[in-house]
Parts: sequence; C-alpha cells; structure tokens
Amino acid sequence: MAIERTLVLVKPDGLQRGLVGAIVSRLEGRGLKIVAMKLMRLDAALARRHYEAHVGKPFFRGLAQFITSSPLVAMVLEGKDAVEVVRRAMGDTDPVKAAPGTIRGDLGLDIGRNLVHGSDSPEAAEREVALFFQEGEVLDYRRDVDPWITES
Ligand code: D4T
Repeated sequence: MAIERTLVLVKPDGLQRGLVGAIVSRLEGRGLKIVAMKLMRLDAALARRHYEAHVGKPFFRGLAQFITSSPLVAMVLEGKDAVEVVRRAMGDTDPVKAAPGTIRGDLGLDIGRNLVHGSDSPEAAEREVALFFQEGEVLDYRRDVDPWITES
C-alpha cells in the first residue's frame, strides 16, 4: 500500500469565495490526513518556482497574477494513494470539462479560476511540499481512526 503525501492549495478564488471549508471537508472526509496547513500569500518568486513548468506559456502571466493576488491555503495531505485521490477529487483542470461530483465540476466555471491545486505525481509532491513547508511544519502523528479508513 502506497502511503503518499501531496501538496494541496485552495487557491485565492477558493478563499475569496468562502469555499475553504467546503473544499477541505471533501478531502478530509475522504480519510486523508492533514499533516500541514497554513494561510499564506505567494510572492512572485514562489509562484514562478511552483509553476516553473508553465513559465513562458501564454497563460503564465495571468496565472502568476492570480495566484499572488490574495492569500491561499496550503496544506499537505497524507493517505493511501493521496496524489491520485486528490487529482480525481479535483476533476479536470478545466472546470467546464470536470465531472459533476468533483470539486471543480461542482464549484468552478473557468480554467483560470479553478479553485484548487494538487500535485500531479509523487515526485512533484515532494518538490512542492519542500517549496511551501519547512521540515518542522509537516507533522507526523497517529489517528486512532486510521485502521477504519485503510486496511493496513
Ligand atoms: P494546478 O497545477 O493549478 O493544480 O492545475 P493542473 O495541474 O490541474 O493543471 P496545469 O498544471 O496544466 O495548469 C496549471 C494552472 O494553470 C491554469 N491554466 C492552465 C490556465 O489558466 N490556462 C490554461 O490554458 C491552462 C492549461 C490552471 C491551472
């Protein structure tokens, strides 16, 4: 069983629209464990590092402007296959194509305001968690409910 960690961001649109609780609740309710969480405002340098794969693309300017425009909530979630579980729960990058039942499919309309980020691979997760959190900010702890969520 692959216990993974993944970086999740509730982007500035999610915070401004009062959807932090709704979004976290969907992921938390799934059984994923919150091992780090903070409210922060990205500066241009961190936005560029986080989205380095998109630097130079036509939408990068708007993306960087948007992601730095207001605070966001960054968190690290841990659990069985956490990377894929979060990606599927978010739905397609473009909310128009995202299936109903997903976060973007239920709450979003526009690709440039798609509410949430989740790492797209375990390797990306490791890089992104290190970008957003210092080692001591990610906590290791046990939940008594864990055996009721995953068969060991
Ligand atoms: P993030 O990284 O925000 O979780 O989104 P995805 O992993 O689902 O999608 P992505 O990396 O391809 O895109 C990053 C970010 O850029 C915005 N975007 C993307 C945009 O505004 N216009 C576009 O045409 C694309 C492809 C949305 C998400």
